[in-house]
Amino acid sequence: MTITETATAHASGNAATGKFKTERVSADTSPERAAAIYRDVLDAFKEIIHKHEVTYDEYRVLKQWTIDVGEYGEWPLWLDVFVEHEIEDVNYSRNSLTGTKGSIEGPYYVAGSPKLPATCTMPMRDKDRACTPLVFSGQVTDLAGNGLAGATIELWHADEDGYYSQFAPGLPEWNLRGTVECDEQGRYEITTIQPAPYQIPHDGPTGSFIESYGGHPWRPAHLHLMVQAPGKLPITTQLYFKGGEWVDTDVATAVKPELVLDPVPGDDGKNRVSYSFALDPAA
Ligand code: MBD
Ligand code: FE
Repeated sequence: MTITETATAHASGNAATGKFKTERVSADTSPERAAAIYRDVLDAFKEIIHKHEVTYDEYRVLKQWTIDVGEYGEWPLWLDVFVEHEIEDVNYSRNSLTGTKGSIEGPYYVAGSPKLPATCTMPMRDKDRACTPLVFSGQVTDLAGNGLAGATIELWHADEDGYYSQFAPGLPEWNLRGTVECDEQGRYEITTIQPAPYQIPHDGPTGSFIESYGGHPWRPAHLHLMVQAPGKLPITTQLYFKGGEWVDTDVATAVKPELVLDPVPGDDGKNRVSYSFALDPAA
């Protein structure tokens, strides 16, 4: 790998922050609910500070670290790695939901990826084509297993070096990103490449945070997906690979047993796996 191909924490962090800022987010939280949440955040701080009798020097180190996370643009990274799994759990672990499980979105989703037909190959470079192909097929269904017309699957994942297009320099804009339009029965057959384990940017303040609690910066190899169909609750999820490194110790705590694939290597050098998505009705 040459120097110019290296994506630093600073560069990918700022890319994630820049992309997020274009979204102009809002929430219809009532002032009373917001006040209750803010008070509990302050109480949680108070409890930790008293429990550990946090010193002034430690307090100043915390100030410097929060400044660094902002300057490195790593708040989307830090929050999605250490906080988002709890948000996902609270919002999608209701007993009333029995469809395919969701998982965290992470910092690297981009809306509006190129549309692809139900049988398709993901946008990729010759360099990606040299990796092990993964043929991923299945069906988007309702809870009774009936295929759904009008289903789409947005798929995005890293290349074999762990880089996501639009968040690292030198990659084609939509590399390994696409919106698959499933057929009338919700079926799809997507050819992509077998992703590699992913090391989150660790040369910045998120990296020093991980080091200081004795953790590692790895996520298992994963595919990101957003699956939708008319009248159904859309899901954001991830799929992992059986026996893969870091599946049991994901830094982002986002692996669920139902989301682990076990592809079969074919005589033609392609890995094949079938996985279907059952969608709950829209609320
Ligand atoms: C990733 O690719 C990712 O999926 C998450 C959750 C955090 C950082 C990088
Ligand atoms: Fe990811």
